[in-house]
This record gives sequence, C-alpha cells and structure tokens, in this order.
Amino acid sequence: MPKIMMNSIENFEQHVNAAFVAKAEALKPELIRKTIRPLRTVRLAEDRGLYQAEVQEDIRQEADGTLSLKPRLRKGNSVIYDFGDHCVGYVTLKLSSAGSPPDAPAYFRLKFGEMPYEIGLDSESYDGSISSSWIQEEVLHVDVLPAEVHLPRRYAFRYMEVLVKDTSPKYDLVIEDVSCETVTSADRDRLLPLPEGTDPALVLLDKVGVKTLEDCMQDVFEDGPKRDRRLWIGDLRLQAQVNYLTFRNYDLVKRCLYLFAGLLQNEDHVGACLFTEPKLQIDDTSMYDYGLFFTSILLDYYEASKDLGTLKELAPVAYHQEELGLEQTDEDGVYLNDGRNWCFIDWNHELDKQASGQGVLIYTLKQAKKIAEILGDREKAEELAGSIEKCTEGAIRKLWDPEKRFFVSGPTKQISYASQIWMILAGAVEQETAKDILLRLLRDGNEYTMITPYIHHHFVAALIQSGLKAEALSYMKAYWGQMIADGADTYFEAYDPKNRSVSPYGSLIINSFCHAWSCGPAYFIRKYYI
Ligand code: RAM
Repeated sequence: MPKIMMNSIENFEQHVNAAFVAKAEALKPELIRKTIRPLRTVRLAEDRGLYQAEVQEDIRQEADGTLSLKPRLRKGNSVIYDFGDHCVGYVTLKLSSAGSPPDAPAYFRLKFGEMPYEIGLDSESYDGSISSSWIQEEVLHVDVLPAEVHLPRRYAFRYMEVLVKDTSPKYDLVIEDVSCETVTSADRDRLLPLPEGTDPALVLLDKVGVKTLEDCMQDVFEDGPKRDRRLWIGDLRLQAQVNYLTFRNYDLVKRCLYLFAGLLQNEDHVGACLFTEPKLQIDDTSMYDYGLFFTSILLDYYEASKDLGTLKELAPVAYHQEELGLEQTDEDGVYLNDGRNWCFIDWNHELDKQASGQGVLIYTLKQAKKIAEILGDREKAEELAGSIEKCTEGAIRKLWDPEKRFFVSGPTKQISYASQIWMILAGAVEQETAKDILLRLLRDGNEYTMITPYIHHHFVAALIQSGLKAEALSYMKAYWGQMIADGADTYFEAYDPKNRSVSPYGSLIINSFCHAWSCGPAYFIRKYYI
C-alpha cells in the first residue's frame, strides 16, 4: 500500500478567533430524530467477487410495534437485518432467551455495513493504510436476560449482522426487537421537490444524491457518517452547493465557515479538516487545494444566502489563503508542488498535482477577485487581477504543450484528466480549446484514472462549463447511474465501474459508502437539467 501523503505540520499551532468560534457555536443545529426498524433479513451471495444481499425473509411491524420475526439463535448462528435504506443513528436491541434460564452470558458479535461487502469481508485480515478501528463491529457480553441494549456509538449502515459466539447448551438468544434512532440536521420539510415530469433517470440520480447529503448533515457537514465523520473542506464545498438547491440550511454552512475561520493553523492557513469533539480543534493536516477552497465556499455561500455581513467579515481570511497559495509559486506564478503541504485533487497516488494545483489556485483567485468586487474593494480586486494574469500566463507558458494540446504536469510532463479538468475550470483556455481537450479525453481516455466521485464531479463540471452539457449528462448517468446499479443507496467515496473493489486504503471494508463529495448529481441536475 503506498503511504498516504497527509503531512502533519511540525510545531503545529492553532490560532483561535474566539468571536468566530462563538458565532459558529450559536449556529449548532438541533438534530432531527426518527425511529426505524428492519424490513427483512438477508443472506449474502457472491457476485463477481463481491458480496450482494439476497432477501431471506420479510419482516412486518405488528400493530403493537413489535416485529413479526424474532430470531432464535445459538452458538454459531447469525442473522443479517436489512433496514431497507442507508441510515445513520443509534441502535437498540431487545433481547430475551428461550429454553432453560440463561446460565451463562450471551456473547455475540454485531457488524454494521453500509454495503453487504462490509458484512462479508473478514475484518481480521484488513491491513490497509488507515485504522481498522473504523470497521463497524462490536463484540458484546450480556450478563442478564432479558435486556435492552443501547449501543453508545453512532453507526452508518443498512445491514446489521448479529452473530452468536456463545450462549450455553441450555438456552438460545432471542432477538425480540431491533431499532435505530436516526439523526440528521437536514430537514426534509425544507427539501425543494423536483418539478413534475422530470426524467425518472434524473429523479433517481438526484434522490441518491439528496440521501447522501442528508445522512452527512449532522452537527456539521461530515464527509462520511461512517468515516471520517469529520468536517473536511473539499467535501464541504460540494455538499454546500447541493444543500443550497435542496435542504437550504444556510446556517449549517455559515457555522462551518466560521469554524474554519475561527480555528486557523500556523501562518493563519485554513486547515483541511476539523474535529468537533471532545472539543473544537483544527486537525494538523495542511492541504494546498483545500485551504484555497475556503474562498470558493465563502463566495458560494454569499451567492446563495446574500449574507453580506458574513462575506465582509470572512473575506480577509479568504484573501489570506490566496496569498499563502501564491507563496508556493515560482517567479512565473506557477505552482511549485514541492511538498510543502499536500495537494489532494484525487486519491490517485500516481497523479502529479502541479497543473491541477495551479488550476485550483487560478480558480480560487478569480473567486477572491469576485468577493473583492462585491465588497467594492477595488484595490484588492486589481491586485488579484494581476495575480490571475500572471498565474494564467505562467501556466500557459510552462504547463501547456502546444503539440499534444494538453496541459502537462511536473518534471515528467504527465498528462492526466485531473490537470485538464482543473486548468479548464480555472478558465485558462478558451471554450473551443477546452471542448477539444475534453472530447479527446472522452474518446481516448487517460491512463491516470479518476478514482473518486470527487474528481469525476469536477470532470462533469468542466464538461458543463465548456458547453458540453449533453456529454456531461450522459457521463453522469453512466458513472453515478452505474454506482446505483451496483447497489448504492447513497453515493460512495471511491468508485471505478471497471474495478468495483477500488479502495484508496487497501480494502473495501474501510471505504465509506455514503460520502459527501459524491452527492454532486443533485446539484448538477437541479442547476442545469430541470
Ligand atoms: C479522506 C476523506 C475526506 C477527504 C480527504 C482528503 O480522508 O475521505 O472526504 O476530503 O480524504
């Protein structure tokens, strides 16, 4: 497994702006709770090397709220519940016994899976690059039966397996009831409906995107409710865009903006992600592209909410990120990509990030300029215009290959999707050139594959921006649509239709299958196709 390049800052400092943090805390949402129960039990079947769930028995909920199925299990027996859809919340089990009085504790394992793979794959053999503690699995002893067991952790799952490790020869464990109290800060009553008559394929793509966003909307916008359960800038940017056209929770975005602005890193750099527990704390991971995206999120937030006060208050933080970004460029305004901090772009470990990082810089410089214009700060706008010109001209000189008619990146002059996408999004080339680049990519492909829906999202954005709306739609239908065909109730963190086992970390068991940065179809559909 290649090592993940998430550099931590040496001599890390957190610079707190208490007033900003207080503003963020005042916007902390009340979570909406709902109790749900499983719809059926399933068994696992293998399909092309991956586990799928097959219906075993439907479960009715009786008038008194109890379940029609009360599995009776002894050593080695198991049951897999299917809650029918992805859920995020707290699980309660009501247990009793059958046979003689229980003369030994009930000892069982619980496993939760957003997808059937996580139930089927062996957790013990996981040896990937991030912690196995993310695997949603517990082993419990219950000394006294009957019992009501409230699990303290929050789980993200659709499937839940109970595997009895032991009871005693004298009694069986009976599962009387299982329920999940789901939590979200997304209010379905505020969800904007799609117009009557929308193409059913789009309705489905949108529905899964909305559900993905809903389950990631908690106390902050989380990247994934299974993992990392944290506020990450890159994810926030895309989920905020979907949120403006769906649940319209402006305060949650505002809260996240103030959290990032109120908890800065060394040099007042905006951090890549932050923790809300046990206390508010910026992580010590520093990311080049993610820091710059603070500017994008702020501008998008203003455009959606028209909250001028926030724009004004946070603009200096955004401008500063641009200055820090420019410090990592050479005399021609070209991104050095010298490893000072991590430029993410996508989970393709082979990718050279120089050109894509340059694209992100120009893209956000333009947004910073727009902020300055809205605020009437002419001097700032002119200064930014100068940087945009320098960085664009430098990029064309150093990163554009006129023969190949592609952007190249780094010492090996690597040609990748990511470089083309971000330089196009930055508006570094005319629309006709952009179109030509993208059509050639669509036709010929590229060896530096896109791994995450996050980069696929930007590919779609680049197609739309370049006037290739129809191509963007069919691309979206093919990629996200195939994810649905492969069983997605919510969109995955990583997905490659040609390699369904793809994982940035070494195993599907650790992947997140409800991941914020993948919810984009709901944004594209609502903004461009209805
Ligand atoms: C992972 C998370 C998150 C992403 C970062 C870069 O840890 O999946 O969503 O933003 O990587």
